[in-house]
Amino acid sequence: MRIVAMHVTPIVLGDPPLLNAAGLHAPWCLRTVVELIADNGLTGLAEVPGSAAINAKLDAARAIAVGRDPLNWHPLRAALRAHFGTEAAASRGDKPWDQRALVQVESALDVACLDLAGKHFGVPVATLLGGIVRERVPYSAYLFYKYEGAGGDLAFGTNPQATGWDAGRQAAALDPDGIVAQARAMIAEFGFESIKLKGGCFPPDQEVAAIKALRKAFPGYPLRLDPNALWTVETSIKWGRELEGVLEYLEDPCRTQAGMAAVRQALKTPLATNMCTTSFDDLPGSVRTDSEDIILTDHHFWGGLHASMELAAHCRVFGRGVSMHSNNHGGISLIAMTHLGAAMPNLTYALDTHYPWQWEEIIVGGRVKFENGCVVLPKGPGLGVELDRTALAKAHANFLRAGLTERNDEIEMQKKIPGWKFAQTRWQGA
Ligand code: GKR
Ligand code: MG
Repeated sequence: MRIVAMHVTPIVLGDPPLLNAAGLHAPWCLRTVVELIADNGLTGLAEVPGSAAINAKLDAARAIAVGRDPLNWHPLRAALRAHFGTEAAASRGDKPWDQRALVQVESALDVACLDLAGKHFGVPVATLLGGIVRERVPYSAYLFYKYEGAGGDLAFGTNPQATGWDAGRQAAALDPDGIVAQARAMIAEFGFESIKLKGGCFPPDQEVAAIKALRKAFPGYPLRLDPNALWTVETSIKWGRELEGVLEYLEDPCRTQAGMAAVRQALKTPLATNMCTTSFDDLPGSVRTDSEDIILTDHHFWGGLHASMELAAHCRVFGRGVSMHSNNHGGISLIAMTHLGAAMPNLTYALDTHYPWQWEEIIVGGRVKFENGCVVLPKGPGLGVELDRTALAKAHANFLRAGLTERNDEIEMQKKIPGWKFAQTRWQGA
């Protein structure tokens, strides 16, 4: 099998006004769909966050991918690295999401090659990753503080006819009651059995109060809080102690492996990260400093599904748990995450997903269904999804209309709060 063409299609999907440590989500989130066409007529799919800079690199990767055998990932990855060079771990940046580019290029090509390989051999991608250890992959309810509004074409307006989770997704959630109401609406719709709250938006006492309200409303549910590294070490220890015995894990309370290691020494609650240990270059430091208990993989940022399996092996050897990070995404990413969740023996936590926050879809059959909080591994070969060309064309037209070139939550926040500035650390002394 040979790759004969590679298509790169930037799209946007509607996104409500969700708050985070870096500001506010725009009414649209950027995604890029990659298609590899093989000489036997098969198509391999992938989806990555994308941006103008990343899409330019994907375009440059075309000349390297075309002509190659998609069954031989390691030589293709080596050719990509020879062309693009290496990418420093530090280029991840200080925002909640990863700003590296090469990891996304590798991820897109790895996933699309695996989709081609699965279709070629007539087996699911999870089989190619080592075999299916679970057919039903559990996800967590990912709660956000948010302003009222729907996003997408409605910008920050709402649709007054909305009911159920559509209404829940539009409602404001700015205090513990709002967060509990959001959790109830999301869980009623999707059946999730564990809960994560995106923090770093309000002073720690308010976010801790929201977690305590969730604990009361959902006894027995594993709970996670993620302040996206905005707390100091002292603040993390103080509020971590307050939540001792309440959280399944505390995610990135503060910055750097040294900071996390200091917090970890002081708390019994496990610490998880997608900000301090985020690349293979970071792993020696993680082992040396004992900076976290759980590493959050994300195939978009670890360089693909194969690379995430490599991370899982490291975690097994060095006694780390594995959970999964997410940014906004559509169904191709959700299904790729599900194959990883189905194949990774030590991915024992419910996976994060932003999927409930979107309502559009670009795959045949429309929105992926959740059963009791789980996505059931698709039966078809490869990823088991196909593109809905009409929906893809609409999402691409929306991309052209939206005029976004990169994610910038600070600029969106400034539209609400003039002069608002991102800070690496907040609430010192709180
Ligand atoms: O989408 O606002 C968001 C999140 O804050 C996201 O950017 C983070 O990368 O979900 C993420 C996390 O777990 O840190
Ligand atoms: Mg996180």
